[in-house]
Amino acid sequence: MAMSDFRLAKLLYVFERFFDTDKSGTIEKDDFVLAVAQLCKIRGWPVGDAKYEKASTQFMTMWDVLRKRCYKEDDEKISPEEFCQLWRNPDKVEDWERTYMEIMFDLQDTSGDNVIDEDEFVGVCESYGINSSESRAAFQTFSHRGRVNVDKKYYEKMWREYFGSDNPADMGNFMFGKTSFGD
Ligand SMILES: [Ca+2]
Ligand SMILES: [Ca+2]
Repeated sequence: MAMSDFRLAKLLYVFERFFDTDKSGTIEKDDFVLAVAQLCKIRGWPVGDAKYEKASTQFMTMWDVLRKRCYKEDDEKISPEEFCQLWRNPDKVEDWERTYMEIMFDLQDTSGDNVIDEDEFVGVCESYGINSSESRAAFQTFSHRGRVNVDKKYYEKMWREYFGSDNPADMGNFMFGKTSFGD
């Protein structure tokens, strides 16, 4: 069954915003190197700081699990088409995806209390170049104005909705800081 335009729009948004950090049109290792630098700048972690090193290790793990899943002999680049192919089966969270999801959660939960709060979320979105008023609005929506704790369980539920659901009303659609996928 062909993927809906709505799901495709969500996948391409994540591809462009969260994976192809240097906007080269493909995902490669440099995107992850740049993402570390951008995140640590926002957090105020200098190069050489333990937190910088930890983030760097986490991003390189993300790259590694992704490239092992996608890598073809010809290059070390992942095209938008290859990326979208990864999400054909929305019912199953694959191993590489779980690794990615857990690291993304940890990166956002800077305080380490196992809940992502609004400022933690907005900070990570900002490092990926997302306007903070939009990411704040997204957080307000998926946290039901702060009434729902964004813990790992809720994060995984939203993750499944983001990558697998065709329902525009699902809260998971907002988890990457975007509030609308219409046109
Ligand atoms: Ca790139
Ligand atoms: Ca937290």
